[in-house]
Amino acid sequence: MERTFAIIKPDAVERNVTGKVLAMIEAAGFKVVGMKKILLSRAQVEGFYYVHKERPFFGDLCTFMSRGPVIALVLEKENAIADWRGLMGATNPANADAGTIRKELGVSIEENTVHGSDSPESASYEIPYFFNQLELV
Ligand code: DGI
Repeated sequence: MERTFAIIKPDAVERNVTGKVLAMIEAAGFKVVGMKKILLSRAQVEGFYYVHKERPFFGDLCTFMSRGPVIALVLEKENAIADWRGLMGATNPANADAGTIRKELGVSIEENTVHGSDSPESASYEIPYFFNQLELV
């Protein structure tokens, strides 16, 4: 079994579609082993996304991710990291395949509804950034 880290981003929480995202997650066979709703400070977002700090959209991304609450999740399944990236779809919803979360629910390349770890190394950083061991069941 593998674990990955996911976020339901502010655009989805604002539009009341967190339940739709969770339904797609469960239908795809993931177990939700950690879940919390939080409002991230800008500094907390900057720490989470530090790998992107040199990219031109970093400031806008941090503003967006701290503008309202998010749902932080740890998902478990065989091949969870790759399978969650597949269910999310391409970064830009316009390029995402039919049936993916970003195609069905994404608004734009920035307001793209969900985040997912892109490697085991990312998951190892991102999961403990949000959850301690007692919160993963
Ligand atoms: O792993 P992804 O979320 O699919 O994409 P990423 O790691 O390349 O970028 C992280 C997030 O940054 C992405 O979900 C949305 C935002 N982003 C990526 N490329 C652009 C962008 N935002 C803007 N405004 N413009 C971009 O080109």
